This record gives sequence, C-alpha cells and structure tokens, in this order.
Amino acid sequence: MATPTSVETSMSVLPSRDDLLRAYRAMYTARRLDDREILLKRQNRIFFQISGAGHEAVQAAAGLIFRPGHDWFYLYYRDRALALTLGATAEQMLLASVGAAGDPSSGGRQMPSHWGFPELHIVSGSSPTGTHYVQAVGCAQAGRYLAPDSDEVTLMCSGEGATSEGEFWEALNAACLENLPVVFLIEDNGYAISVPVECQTAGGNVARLLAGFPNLLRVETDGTDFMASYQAISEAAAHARQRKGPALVHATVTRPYSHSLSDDEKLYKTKSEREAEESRDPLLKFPEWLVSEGILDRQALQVIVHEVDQEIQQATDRVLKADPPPKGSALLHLYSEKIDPTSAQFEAQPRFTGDPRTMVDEINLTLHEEMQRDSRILVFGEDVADCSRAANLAEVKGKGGVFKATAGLQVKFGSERAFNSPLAEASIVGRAIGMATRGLKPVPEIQFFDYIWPAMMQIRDELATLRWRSNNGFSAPVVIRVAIGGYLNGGAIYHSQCGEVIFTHIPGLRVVMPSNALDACGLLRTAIRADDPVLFLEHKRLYREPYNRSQHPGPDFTIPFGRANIVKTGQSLTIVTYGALVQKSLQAALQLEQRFPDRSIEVIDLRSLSPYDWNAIRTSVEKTNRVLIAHEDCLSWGYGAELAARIANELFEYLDAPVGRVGALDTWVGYNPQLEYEILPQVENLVAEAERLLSF
Ligand SMILES: Cc1ncc(C[n+]2csc(CCOP(=O)(O)OP(=O)(O)O)c2C)c(N)n1
Ligand SMILES: [Mg+2]
Repeated sequence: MATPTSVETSMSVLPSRDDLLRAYRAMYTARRLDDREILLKRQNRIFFQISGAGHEAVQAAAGLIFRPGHDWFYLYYRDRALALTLGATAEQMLLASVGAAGDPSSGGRQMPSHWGFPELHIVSGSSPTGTHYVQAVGCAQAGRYLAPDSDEVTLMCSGEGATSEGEFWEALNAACLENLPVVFLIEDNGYAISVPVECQTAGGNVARLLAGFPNLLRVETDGTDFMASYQAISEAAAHARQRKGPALVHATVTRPYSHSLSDDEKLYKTKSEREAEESRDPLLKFPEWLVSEGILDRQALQVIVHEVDQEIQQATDRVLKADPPPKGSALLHLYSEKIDPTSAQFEAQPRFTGDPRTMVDEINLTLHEEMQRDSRILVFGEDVADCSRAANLAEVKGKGGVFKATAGLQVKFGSERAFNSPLAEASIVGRAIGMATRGLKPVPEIQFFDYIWPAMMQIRDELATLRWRSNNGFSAPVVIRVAIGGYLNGGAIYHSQCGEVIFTHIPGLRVVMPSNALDACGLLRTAIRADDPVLFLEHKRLYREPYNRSQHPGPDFTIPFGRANIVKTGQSLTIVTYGALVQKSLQAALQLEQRFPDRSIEVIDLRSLSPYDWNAIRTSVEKTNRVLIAHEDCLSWGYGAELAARIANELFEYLDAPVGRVGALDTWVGYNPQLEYEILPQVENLVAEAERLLSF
C-alpha cells in the first residue's frame, strides 16, 4: 500500500436517485440548523453553537453507506449532516440546542452537537478530542465477539487535529493488530481551531503518515464533492465489511463558520484563503451538480428547501417551549438504577471449602468462576494472558499476570476472552468502554496504579460520565483491576503509589479496596455482577500475606458495596481505615490496649471507599467519641480529609477529642527501605496519634 488510493475517477458504486435527494435534504437541513442555532445563540435562547458547515457532503455520503441500527457510530461534534442522514431529526437536534429535558442525546446535560442516539447506534459523544478512537476499536471487537458472522462496521469520525492525540495511534495499532472492521473518517478542514494542518501533522497529511500500518486501507477524497466522497467511503466500508481490515478515509473539507461561535477565523485566515474555501462549499456544489446531471430541476430543489425551512421553523417554535430538565434530577443516572451494588441483594453467607488461600489466589479463583458463569466477561491488559503465543503452552507454564492474578484464564477460556493488549493504558480502558457499551463485561487490568495515568482521561471524562451524560442512553460497566500500594521494600516512587482519593473524587465511579482474601472475593464478584464502572484496587503487599488468607467462600459469595467491616470492637477510640493499614491498625490497637488496660480500640475496615459506610463510622464514633482516620496515601488532601470534615460537621456533639489523621508524608515513596519506612505510615505513628487523642 504505497500511496493512498485515488478515487476521483472510478465510479463503480452509485447512489440511487432517492439516496441523492435524501443526501441533499440532510445537507441542506444541517446547514440551516447551523444557521438557526447561530441566530438563537445571538438571541440568547441557546448557550453554545458549533457548526458542521463545510463538512456536509462527505458526511451525507457516509450516512447513506453505513446502516443505522446495524453498524455502530462514534461521531464528533461536526457530524450534524451524518447524524441527520442516519435518522436523527432536526427537532431532536434543536431540543439539544435549548438543553431540553426531551433532548434524546443527553436530556439537556451536554452541549449541543454531542450526538447520542441509542436506536441508531450513535454512541454518546463527549467533548475531549480523540477519546473515542479507542472506544470504537473496543466496540468493533465486541461486535466480532458477539456476532462473528455479522458484517457490521464501526464508523469513527474526527477532525485532522485530533489525530495528533496519542489515542489515535493506539487505536490504529490495536485495530490493525486485531484486523478489526473500523472505518476512520478524518474530516480535514485544514485547521484545529487556529492551528493549521501543516503545524499539526508532520507533512500535513495524516493519511500519508499511516503508510506502514498493515491491512489498513487508506483512501483520499475531496470531502466537499459528494460523489467522490461516496465512492471513497463505499470502498472503505466494503474493505471493512469484507473483513480485510480497518480503513481510513482522509477527506478534505472546509470550515466556513469559524471553529465555533466563540472563534473568529478572520484573526488567522486570509481573505483569499476564505474565498478559496467558499468556492468549494458543498452546499453550492452539490445542488448545482444535481441540476446539471438532470437528477433534479430547480423547482424540485426549491420544494426541498421550502419543506426543510418550514420543518426547522416549526421545530424551533416547539423546542423554545420545551421543558428544561426537571429540578432535582441532577444526580439521576450517575449510577445504574437496575442493579444497586449496595443493596441486600449482594448480602451472601460464605460457604467455606478447602484450605486457606491468599488474596491473589482468591482474586484468581473468583475471575475463573465468574468467567465460567458469564461468557460476556473479557479479561485483558499487559501480560495478563498465559502466553500470547498459545502454541508455546505445550512447553511452558504461562505467565498469567505479573502477580499471577489472571493465571490460567487464557488456557481455560481461550485467547478471545483473556488476552494481552499492547502496552497502552488509555486504549486498555478505552477499548473496555467500547466493549461495555455493547453489553460485554470487560475486566481489564492496569498492571500498576503508578501507570494508570495515561488512562485518566478515559476513566474520568469517559467511563465515569457515559451514563450521566447520555441520560441513561449508554453505560460502561467496566471493572478495572489495579495493583496498588507500597510497603514493598524497594518499590520506590513508581511501584508504591496510592492515590485512591483522586478516583473517589470522580462522580459515577465506584472505588473498592479489599484488605483480605475473603473481601477481595466478595467485592470483586459484586463489582462484576453490578452495572457500574468500578475501580478495584488490589494492594500488592496484601496479595500473599499469611494473615489475611481465607478459605474459598463459594462461587456466589458477594459483599455489598458501602458496607464496612468492623474487624475489632472497642469502646474508647475508633480507627477508620482500609487497605494495608487495617493490619497495622490492629497491631496499634493491641499495643495501646496493653499500655492502657482500661481502654479499648475499635477498628473499622471501610473496604469500599466510594460509596463508603457512613453509618458504621457514625455508630462507632457516637459510642467511642474519639476517631482516628488512617490511610497509606499522603496526608494532605487525602481520603481522610473528607471523612474528618464530615465527622467534625455531623458528629461534633459526640466528639471528646479532635479528629485525628495518619497518612504518608507529603512526598514520594523512596527506594531505600529506611526512606520508605519514614515516609509511609507505621504502627508507631498510629500509636502516637491514638495516644494523643486518648489524652483529651
Ligand atoms: C483533549 C482536548 N484538547 C483540547 C480541546 C479543545 N478543542 C476543541 S476542538 C479543538 C480542535 C479540533 O480540531 P480538529 O480535530 O481538526 O477538528 P475540527 O474542529 O477542525 O473539525 C480543540 C483544540 C478538546 N476539546 N479536547
Ligand atoms: Mg480540523
């Protein structure tokens, strides 16, 4: 594949007359909707506007070729004509413009032009540029898993600027590795806001850069020319439908209305540049072509124009009277309303069998049992497979995770359900989101918490927002397993990090962190069987400790989220903690009780950090009147700060001492064991702070 295919000349695929009229109607509707929105924004009746002007021809062509409700679509904000051709209506779009409750894409939660139409398979779009590339790959992979004989294709659209995001390259790599039926449509309008393409993309043409990607069909087209675009996209779609691999269409388009209403392109585009763009306007070229080819006469064109103008006027009149989102609805759809992981449904009695097992063994066994039960579960990440070269398994034992948490899953359930991903955290989480959107239950692994950060945008802006921002139209109940924590003697900065509070601060995400084998089993199973995104934090130091082992509690053992475990009862002081500090708190309690025989210490293991068990904390503090919150992560702005604030606020009258906190020094974990000891909280720190609180 030396050079991108030229499509200007060959015309093997032709749209019908009806299709051409449908395309023109959608293109004209799109442009007039942009114009109407601009007017409404100037009148302060709507609050944001971004146009698709100049992009309409290639979009309408794509809208004819792909099949709504069969294929899947990851659109971006300019794809108005595409969404219209696929079946969205002018009124639906205007409902989004005014932010009405009836906006089918988000119920007034997202800006307009963030398309999401579940029945059409248009997956809710977000505002970060480029986050959806990897999701589209996951969606296509899910399609292949769910219906291997289907010819469905996933269409993924973006501007040329967004191809500079690393996730574009992660997505292409994954799509080519897996030979997935994804069509990438790059709508190149020459600018990313004010940055011209030659300063954005080396060589100024992203399609040319992709020459080395195997099985990737690259097609260049003039995206302002409807027929050329139709041909280009037909070719790309056919390549993907025939399962020859992914395809990329690079379509040059124009952007006559500046980037958005907040931008004025006259500040950086010359007059001649803008005039050259005007001459390529698809809304002028396409109707002229229809007339010159005798497909329509001018009168018939006028009829379409008139009908669309009327439709938009009537729709505008209606949406301006539409109800806003109801008061009190802001928290709705943050989490699933179908399955409540905090409910009694997840209370279960253990049925213990076998010898005591370590925490990592319990995690492994739970994954085995759940994958056996539910074929929708897929496990992937870095090094999680037993052996990517499956034939080697005749000779070798297999890896199964750097901590062995996923050992044996590939051997038992096959390489389609347990596999190694490229070393690319954003795409691990992003692909999982795409899969979950299709109804699978991905359980990806992030190898070390210290390396979760490339996936942060996917977790915070995508995973946690999808259900809320689509007003329950879409969801991504992914369980991300992450090895976390220090106390490793040599773990140093990049193998010891905590930082759970960064994630408990994210609305829409559940965060749990077991301290022992039994809780790990029960909480992991609940995470998998629930319907929400869950960050499942596995403390590395606790994986193989002798003291936190458990017999296996059975294949249906679950623990509700938001239920603390009172690991030791006491009367004089409550220690609220979780993770590695549970054991240290118990040791501290023992020392304190030896030193002060008339005092007793209660230790609460929260185990579920968001939601957390306020009831358990409240009940205990009302009894003991003294509380110490202990965590491994840095003290300042840590998890304990929120709990301390709430206790001080709501339990003030019960307190006989200030609310105490113990955490790591506000620095990184050092490699030298003495450094590590000084930095991370130790039993002696807990004892000292507890003594201070007991002295009041
Ligand atoms: C991750 C991220 N960075 C920055 C922005 C702000 N932003 C919105 S659109 C845009 C330019 C996008 O250019 P391009 O991909 O070429 O699409 P176009 O708008 O030109 O169609 C930028 C920088 C954003 N939304 N997301
Ligand atoms: Mg652009």
